[in-house]
Amino acid sequence: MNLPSLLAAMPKAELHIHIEGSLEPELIFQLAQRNGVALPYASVEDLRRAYAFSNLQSFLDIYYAGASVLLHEQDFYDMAWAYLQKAAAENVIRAEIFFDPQTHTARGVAMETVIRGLSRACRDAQKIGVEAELILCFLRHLSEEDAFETLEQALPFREHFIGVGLDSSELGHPPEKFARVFAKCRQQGLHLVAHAGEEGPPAYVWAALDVLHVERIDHGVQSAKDPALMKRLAQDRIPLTVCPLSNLKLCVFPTLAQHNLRELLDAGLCATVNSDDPAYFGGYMNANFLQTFAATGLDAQHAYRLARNSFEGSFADASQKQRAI
Ligand code: ES4
Ligand code: ZN
Repeated sequence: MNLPSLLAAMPKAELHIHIEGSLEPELIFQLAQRNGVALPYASVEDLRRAYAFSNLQSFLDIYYAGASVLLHEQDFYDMAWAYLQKAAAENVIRAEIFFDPQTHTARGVAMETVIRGLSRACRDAQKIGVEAELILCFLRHLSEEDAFETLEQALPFREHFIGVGLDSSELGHPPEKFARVFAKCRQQGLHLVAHAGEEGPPAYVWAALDVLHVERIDHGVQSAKDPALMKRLAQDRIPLTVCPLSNLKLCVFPTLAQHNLRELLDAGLCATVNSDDPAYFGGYMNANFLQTFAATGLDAQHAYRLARNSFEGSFADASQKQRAI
C-alpha cells in the first residue's frame, strides 16, 4: 500500500478537535437562517475569505462569531453529527471532542442544551463505528471564578463528559490561573488536559504538568525549546496532541516543512496528529496526515507510530486500547 493510502486507511484516534471549530461555513449560514441570527458576512464565500489568520487571537475572534448561530439542542447535534460522519469516513475510530460551554452560556444558551445535543450525537456515532467522548474546556481568557461557575452548571451532566481542558488565548493566561478549579475537577475523577506551548513558552507546559497535573498537553510544540522539558515529556510518556495545519494557519511555523513533529517523535515523545479546528484550518485528520507527511518526509514507520500513539494517549479503557494497538 502506498503511503497516502496507508495514512487514510489506518484506524486512528483524534484527541484534539474543538467541535465549534468543525462548523463549516455552509452550516453556519444554514443555522443562521434557521435561527434568525444576523451574520456580519454576506455569503459563504465572504466568510471563507475572512479565514486568513496571523496568530491565535485573529482566529479566535472569527471562531467565536461563527459559534453565535448555535441556539438549540438540535443545532449542537447537527454540528457534532457532521463532524462524526467525516471522522468515520477517515477511519477515526475514537474521538475525544472538546466543547466550549462558556461561548454558549454567555449568550443565554443553557448548559443542558449544549451537552444534550453533543452527547446524543456522540451516542449515535457508535452506529457508524466511532467511539466519541466529550471534554469540557474552560476559556482561559475568562476568570477562574467563571470556570468554577461553569463546572457547577455542568456537574449535573457529569456522566456526559470524561474530562476537562483549557483553551482560548494562551499568552497572558498561564495555567496557574486555573489551579483551584483543576484541583476540584481532579477530585471529581475527571481526566485533565490543557492547551500549553502553542504560542506560549515552555514554562506554561511545565505549569500545566506540575500545577494543573494534566495527563496530556494540547499542542506543546514550543516544548522543543527546552531540553529538560523534552526529557520529562519523553520519560513520562506525556502525550502531545499536535495539530500541524492549525500551526501552519496560525503562523506558529512558517511552513509545514519547518514543523517540528519529526523532532518530537525522534526525541521519543508520544506525539499525535490532530485537526484542532478543521473547518477553519483547511483540513480534517487525513489532510493533516497527508500534507504533513508530504512536507516533512515522514515514512510508514512514523505513520504506525502516530496511530499507536493516538490510542496510547487516549482515555479509552485498557481493554479498548489493547484492541486498537
Ligand atoms: C483553539 Cl487552535 C486553538 N488554540 C486555543 N484555543 C482554541 N480554541 C479553539 N481553537
Ligand atoms: Zn486546540
